[in-house]
Amino acid sequence: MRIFSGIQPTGTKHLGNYIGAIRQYVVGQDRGEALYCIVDLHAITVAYDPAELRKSLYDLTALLLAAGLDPQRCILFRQGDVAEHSELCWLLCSVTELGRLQRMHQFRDKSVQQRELVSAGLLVYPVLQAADVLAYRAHEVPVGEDQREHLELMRDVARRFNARFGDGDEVLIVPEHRIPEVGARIMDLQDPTRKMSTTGGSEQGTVYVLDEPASIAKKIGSAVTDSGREIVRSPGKQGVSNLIEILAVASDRSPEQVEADMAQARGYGELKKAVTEAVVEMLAPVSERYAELRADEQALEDVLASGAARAREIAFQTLATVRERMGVGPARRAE
Ligand code: AQP
Repeated sequence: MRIFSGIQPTGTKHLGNYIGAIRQYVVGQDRGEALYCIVDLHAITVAYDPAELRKSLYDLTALLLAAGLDPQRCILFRQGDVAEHSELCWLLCSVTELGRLQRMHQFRDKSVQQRELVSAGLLVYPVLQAADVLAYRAHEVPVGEDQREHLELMRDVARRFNARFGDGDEVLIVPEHRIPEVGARIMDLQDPTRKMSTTGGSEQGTVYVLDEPASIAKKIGSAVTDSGREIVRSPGKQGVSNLIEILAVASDRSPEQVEADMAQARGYGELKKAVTEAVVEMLAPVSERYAELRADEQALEDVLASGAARAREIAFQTLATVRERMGVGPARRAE
């Protein structure tokens, strides 16, 4: 089984990214052939600073390695190093419906945030994301809940390509998404009706993977809850439900177990203390390893370059078939 996921190059990954995606990446290394891509070409679809992009890319590479990605057990690479992603994106544009792209939630949300320019890249973003995955004929895509709509589009693009050009073959594999059962949507601690987010959230409501323990304690300690005392998940108790889910993941228990263990607690203060301790314990080793890994940029570059070489070998094959089926370039001679 082949697993693929992409992640944006920001060094400031938050608890939602860590629980919804990065932890799944680490586990994926033992479940199949895993490819993880740092998507710099996605990052340029909104206003950005080129020098900052390059720096953030190394920040994230170091963070992913610190979190447990092992270049011996997965292929970790930079999207911009493998030209097949851009080429396949363009080719897939011909089987992608424009109206669907215009209706995507992320496009609508992010386009209102742009002050100077809503770029065509922002609109085409989900096609590039489809190309990222389909180029590797991946079977599974570990992501958080917010990516469900993009995954559906990707699956439809693959199906339409196969129907139009496959001639009975599954040239592009229709991938499945793997969304974690617990922690698929970690909410902002200050506004638990919104997901924890890099661009849309509040600073105080967002715990970053590299936050100091004192800062983590402060943010979790001031998380918005409600006026009750019961530590149970329910639709009217979004703040408490969010803390229970975080504690469940961070302490390797089910949410039901956390509720049972917390049944005798004297109020939300005790819950917050338990969440803080578990989150600090989960993230502290990542911070420690990060400092060491981030110091050696050449070593990070070497990991990315060798990952790109391995990724290119796979994507090249898919592109050769796609081009051939679409009638682009000369026909391949029979072997
Ligand atoms: N709140 C969240 N809970 C669980 N999973 C989440 N993810 C994002 N937010 C949550 C998952 O993290 C992965 C990384 O995605 P990305 O780096 O490409 O960034 P993103 O999806 O754009 O999410 P961000 O970091 O919060 O940025 P904003 O909101 O500013 O766009 C993805 O698998 C995502 O599902």
